[in-house]
Amino acid sequence: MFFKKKNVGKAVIKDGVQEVRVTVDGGYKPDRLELSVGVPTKIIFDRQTDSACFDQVVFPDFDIKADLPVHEDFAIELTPREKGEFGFSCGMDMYHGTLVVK
Ligand SMILES: [Cu+2]
Repeated sequence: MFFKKKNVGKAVIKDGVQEVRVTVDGGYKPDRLELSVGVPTKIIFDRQTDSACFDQVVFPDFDIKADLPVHEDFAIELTPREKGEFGFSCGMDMYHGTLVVK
């Protein structure tokens, strides 16, 4: 039995803002984003695929639904106010990632 290796990205805090980059290509890489609670956050999506599946990214807990441009960085800005795990997904809810707020 093999376990899928966890694909974790830890945000780096710079000038009071934590940033983490996510490559979008057949999924979100990384798909677990570790954030610090209460710190303004930029999640920078780099969409490498024109698959319509990734036209949008949705963060239901943060009321965010955004269109992702192709081959261009696009930052989602939010501030996690509570610790816990919060999902995000493509617009069709097929591909998923998780914000892990500590
Ligand atoms: Cu999709």
